[in-house]
Amino acid sequence: FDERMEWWRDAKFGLFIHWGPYAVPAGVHNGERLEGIGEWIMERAEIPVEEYEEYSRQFNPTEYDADEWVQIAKDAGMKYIIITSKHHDGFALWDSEVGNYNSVDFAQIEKDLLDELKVAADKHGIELGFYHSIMDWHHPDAQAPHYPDYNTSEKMNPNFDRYVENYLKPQVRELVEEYDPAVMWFDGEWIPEWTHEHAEDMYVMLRQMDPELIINNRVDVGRQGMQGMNEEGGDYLGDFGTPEQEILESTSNFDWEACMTMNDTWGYKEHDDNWKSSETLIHNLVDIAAKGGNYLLNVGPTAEGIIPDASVERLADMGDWMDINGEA
Ligand code: FUL
Repeated sequence: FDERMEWWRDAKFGLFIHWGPYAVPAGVHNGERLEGIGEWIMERAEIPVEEYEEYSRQFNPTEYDADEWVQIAKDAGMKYIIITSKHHDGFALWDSEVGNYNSVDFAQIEKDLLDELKVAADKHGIELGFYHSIMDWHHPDAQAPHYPDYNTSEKMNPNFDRYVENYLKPQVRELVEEYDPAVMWFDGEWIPEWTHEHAEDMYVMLRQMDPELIINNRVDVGRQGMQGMNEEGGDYLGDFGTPEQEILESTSNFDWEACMTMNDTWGYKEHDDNWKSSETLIHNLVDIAAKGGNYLLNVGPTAEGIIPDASVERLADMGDWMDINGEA
């Protein structure tokens, strides 16, 4: 375990990228500005599947330059990147063989977005991992029957196991086989359908496929709030805890990574200008590193594939600081 975690513990600082069709409405649906996080717009604005699919069809990242993204991360002093292979909206960011709700078959994007990122990351010596949502608002076997009130009801989708076997697991296997990720970062595990047995099955499958792969705690159920750990412990799976928008106190009994936004959204929203200062971000980095954690700092690129200027500027400031003050 310690050997597997070595590069990750040394890394300290990584880039989180939330990117998908939600960047098309960018926080505005039918002329209405959405409160809250942009990648949840499908749920928050109660957008029916067919209507949301229109956004997915429009997703066309003509300005995407994977090399530039990796360079931005590298210049900031980051050692790894975690990108959304699939968020809760169910849209796959690669040419998946399983189903057609993906960048190539559905959105007709010719480039292999994840492959370009993988190539660029390898070139620059940056590790690449995937955020992958267990919850899926698009797949008929995963959507809860209370649609569109996805998240609040106790009702469960009776075909969920079929989704796990025929869709979720095959997609995750594809990702591991095709892109050899360093980390699998699961999320959306809180739906009532997902059980500890599902988690164990997924964890064991991945561990067999790649003994080096690092897997976050959200693969398992029972996470305590945003803290990202199950305080009861037990046979809770996962290699590291994932406190969200929160810095833990020093711990010696588990690894953790604080994921945080620079403004108030993960996915791009055109009207969110509530940026934290570079000073605050640098302070967070030092604080987290001192407490033994990693800092996974988020950007939400536009639908065209541009990382917002405000984010790029802040990352550059962090890189300048790192150049002067050494590695955190
Ligand atoms: C949460 C998700 O629901 C958010 O959309 C975001 O991806 C964050 C990192 O994890 O649980």
